[in-house]
Amino acid sequence: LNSLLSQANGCIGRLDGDFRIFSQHLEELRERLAQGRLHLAVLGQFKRGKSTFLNAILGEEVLPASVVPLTAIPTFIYHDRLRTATVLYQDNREEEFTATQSEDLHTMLSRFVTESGNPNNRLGVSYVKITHPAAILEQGVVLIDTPGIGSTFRHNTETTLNFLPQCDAALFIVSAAIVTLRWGMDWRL
Ligand SMILES: Nc1nc2c(ncn2[C@@H]2O[C@H](COP(=O)(O)OP(=O)(O)O)[C@@H](O)[C@H]2O)c(=O)[nH]1
Ligand SMILES: [Mg+2]
Repeated sequence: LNSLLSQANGCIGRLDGDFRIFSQHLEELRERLAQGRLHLAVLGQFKRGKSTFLNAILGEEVLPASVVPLTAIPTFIYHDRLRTATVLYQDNREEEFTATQSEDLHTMLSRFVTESGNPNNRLGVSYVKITHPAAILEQGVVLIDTPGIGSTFRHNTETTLNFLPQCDAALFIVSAAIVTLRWGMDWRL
């Protein structure tokens, strides 16, 4: 796979036109392969319970969740013994925090990834990387909490769509009410 990815990148380099973005995506894919990382994104509409679901599988209230659309910035969750948060800004600055408890991590995240803490992303955050000791992350799975699509905040939809090429797999969270409605309609048909 590694050599196939290198070959593909070589082919892209020989094409006419500007295909740098594809070359960059292939390079990122090669890096993930080398490090044994799998990016698993949780996708779906806003307020469907994506952050709540991730908290449940982490076993702690780490990610901010609320009745109002809350997640505005993607959060990448890596494995580590310590709970840390690194904020990556659009101008390439980085800011690192170390938490002692999950509540600290939650408070830190609320300041940067929520619509209330960081309205319209005025802080210019690109994404946030956190580390957590949950067993589910031990084998190299990187969980990604996304803002979701379809909220009144159009920039949240754009943020979610823009980083899709960085995902290797996705879990879609849908409302049980919608599934029931669809099944009901199919039944009548
Ligand atoms: N009834 C019900 N409410 C849920 C469930 N999961 C999440 N919620 C609530 O739905 C709201 C939105 O959840 P959140 O995780 O922030 O959604 P997100 O925008 O998709 O990340 C919060 O008030 C949660 O408490 C669920 O399985 N059942
Ligand atoms: Mg959320």
